[in-house]
Amino acid sequence: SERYNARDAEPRWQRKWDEQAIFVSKNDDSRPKYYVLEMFPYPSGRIHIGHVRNYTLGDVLARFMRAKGFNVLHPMGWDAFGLPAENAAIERKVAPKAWTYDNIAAMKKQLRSIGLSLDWSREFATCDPSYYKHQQKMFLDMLAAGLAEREKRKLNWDPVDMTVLANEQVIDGRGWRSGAIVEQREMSQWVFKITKYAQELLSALDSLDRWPDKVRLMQRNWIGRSEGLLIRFALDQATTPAGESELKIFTTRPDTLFGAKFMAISADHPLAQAAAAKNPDLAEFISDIKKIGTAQSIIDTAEKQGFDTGIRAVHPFDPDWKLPVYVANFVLMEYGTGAIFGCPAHDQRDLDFVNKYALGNTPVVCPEGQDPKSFVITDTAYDGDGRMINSRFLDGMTIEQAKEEVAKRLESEMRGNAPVAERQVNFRLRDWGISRQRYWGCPIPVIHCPRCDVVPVPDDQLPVVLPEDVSFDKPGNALDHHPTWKHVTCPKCGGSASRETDTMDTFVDSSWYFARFTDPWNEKAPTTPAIANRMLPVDQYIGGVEHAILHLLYSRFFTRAMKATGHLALDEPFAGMFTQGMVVHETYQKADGSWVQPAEVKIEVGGNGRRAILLATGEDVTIGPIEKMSKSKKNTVDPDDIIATYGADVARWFMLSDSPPDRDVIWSDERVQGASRFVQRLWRLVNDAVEVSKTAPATRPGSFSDDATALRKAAHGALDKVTSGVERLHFNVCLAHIREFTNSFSEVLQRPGQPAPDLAWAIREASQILVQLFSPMMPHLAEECWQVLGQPGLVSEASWPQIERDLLVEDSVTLVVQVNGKKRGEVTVATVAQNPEIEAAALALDAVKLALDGKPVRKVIIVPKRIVNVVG
Ligand code: ANZ
Ligand code: ZN
Repeated sequence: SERYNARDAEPRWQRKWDEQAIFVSKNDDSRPKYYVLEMFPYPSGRIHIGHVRNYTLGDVLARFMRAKGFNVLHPMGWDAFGLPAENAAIERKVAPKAWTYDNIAAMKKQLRSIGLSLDWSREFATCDPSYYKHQQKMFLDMLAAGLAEREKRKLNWDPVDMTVLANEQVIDGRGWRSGAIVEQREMSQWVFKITKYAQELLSALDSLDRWPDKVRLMQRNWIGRSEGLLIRFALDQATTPAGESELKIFTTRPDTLFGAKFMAISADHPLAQAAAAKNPDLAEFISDIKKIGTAQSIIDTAEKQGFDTGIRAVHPFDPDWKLPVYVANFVLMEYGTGAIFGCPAHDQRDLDFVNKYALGNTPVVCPEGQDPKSFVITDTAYDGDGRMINSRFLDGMTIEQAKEEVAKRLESEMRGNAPVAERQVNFRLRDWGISRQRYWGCPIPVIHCPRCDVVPVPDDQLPVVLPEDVSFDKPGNALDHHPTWKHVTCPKCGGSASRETDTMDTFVDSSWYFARFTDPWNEKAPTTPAIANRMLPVDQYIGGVEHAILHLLYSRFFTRAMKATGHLALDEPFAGMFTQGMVVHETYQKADGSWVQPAEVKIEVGGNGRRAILLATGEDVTIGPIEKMSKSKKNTVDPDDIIATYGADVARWFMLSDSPPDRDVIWSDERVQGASRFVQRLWRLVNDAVEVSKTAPATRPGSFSDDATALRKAAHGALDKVTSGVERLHFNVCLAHIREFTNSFSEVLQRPGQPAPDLAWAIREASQILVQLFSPMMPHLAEECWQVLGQPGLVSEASWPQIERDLLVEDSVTLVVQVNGKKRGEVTVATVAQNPEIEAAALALDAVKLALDGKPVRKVIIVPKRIVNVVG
């Protein structure tokens, strides 16, 4: 037979799948549903290799579940709003809309060439007015339900670009693009009230048992629930500005109150403002520390700085104990009350602070087994467990007991008409600010009227469509600069008013697209609840771990908001979540430090290991570390090139083969070539099998020889392992089993002479199983082979083969070997082995001899098929 020609076969099968619309899923299908979704791409212009991995993983699962008889929903769309389109407009003078849709067309073509089993009939882009119209409607629903609000917030303002910046866009206090010093501006923002669901979003994580633990942990930390005490410290009146009498603080460690050395308040705290009004030095200090911005990472790493306000706070358990109140740069106004008491012995930040200002420290928790007299803290705070010391009535208690005791005493003590302290639960989670001063996003559908305030755009005027005749000549929001767009009459009073020119954060667009896919044809509403509730949740969602927090959390919130506003009836959008690893590659660097692409170098393997040579000049290049593929280091490979050279099946097989899907995979040309050889090998093997099994009887033989049974065992064994492997997304393991089966199968085919009829039948069966096993991974090759096998229809539509369980009976069994109840090793014996044989094998283990240490064996207890316990 000829070589398999992917270049010819792949487009041919892709056309056939399209013509027959076999991946289009119907909403009225009565089979059980299975919804597979990969995170939809941003239309940057080109598919990169990470996409190929992501979509291949999903595709294997989608094809497999279809073969298993599910009504599979596997849609694709475009996360199409965002800043790059505006940058293209500024840099290249192309309209954001044209740029975006051109990119979509180009990337769609690329995606098709990968041979994905996608239902393109449901495709949409989030920048389609027919999509964002519904998003605007949901915004208004959320506004009516109290889930969207306007809030004054301090934001990073870039005075040159005239825009709000995210914390990540502020670098050393300057705007990332303009380099201008960023100002903190108080501005009205639209927010979604995600904090209303903080506890629920946290508790429900426990039910997401098909999510990676690390993702759940990241979400838990992000939500950041803390139980603590809100304590009202009285202020020493002689030292305090008029009108102020107390300082409220939030603490999770009330047990450490007797180790307090100072109080600290945020630069934005009203008390700081009051004190600064009379103290110019303090005012200057405050304006200095505000320059570092609001990013947590900056605050955490910046050197601790403080300024003594002169105000003194009174210790709640001792009226004569006065604590200095500092303004400090590590206290955030946005958390708790914006004020703390500092206990340096048990908090590192506080310790760094007192060491700088020579305020000293007193340990109040002593680790178990340590002598309190010799327990001193110098540079490292102790935040572990222990017993209370130096703490009067708390001495000797555990931390928990002490927390409880402090809470009880302060709770029941009244000052004025309120208790001195109350228990409080705090969350780190903030409401989700969705306003962006950008053109290329979903317009927020409200009108500001000088008489009626904020007026929702009436339903029959949705969508509020983005104007296309915009100019990017001026910095700032092109929507705001548009000569006419924002000028409207107020829907309520008919007077002149203006549209909101902020657009929504693009994370809003991606917070519900999975629901829209269930019925993207509904023009009247975002979802058709009866359909959405049946097709959701997404059974398996697949994407990068970089979205572990925001996108996934926002989607979980939005699903709840859609439930509250009647668009859905479920809480959790993604029943299963899988985060795939990255595709990484070696880096190559010339002597002058410049990076070169993998395609420009040739690797030579010699006695001294691997060496890289620049193809063009023959000069040596340095092989650098393996890193995530990036444009800056030029260590990328272009999916188009790979597919043109080797075909999509090879690219897919390679992506699945070497590493577990959740780990990084190292791109290697050598291994890609290996995958390419394997494709040819499978092709030859199937053709040979057809040739050899020509004499096979049409009906299944009544009995099988040992040879035929051995082959059938190998085939069904592989089928069993691949089936359970795919279900668990252990694709690399599946591929190893397919290779192993291919080896034993080839060996049978290479035997001389014509096989007996029963073996010929087994060969035919084995070849069908083999083709189906690799069909989810290499669908084009599989279709071609399926045809050679003379099978009717498409392998993409064939049912998954039935496993004959009788053939799976293992020939051997592995038992755990214990010595006196402790595991020391394992023995593998024939299933039919008798006890004396098992005992001898166990006692022969070195680890067992070592554990017995020359002592005689008193007894050996065998639990059949499981445990051998040697009693010495
Ligand atoms: C005294 C104390 C002693 C504290 C000690 C910790 C250790 P989590 O767990 O994250 O909720 N804190 C409170 N509000 C703050 C703010 N706005 N900015 C910076 N820090 C703030 O952390 C709660 C702890 O963080 C609180 O407990 C408080 O310091 C500090 F040995 O109070 B602690
Ligand atoms: Zn009005």
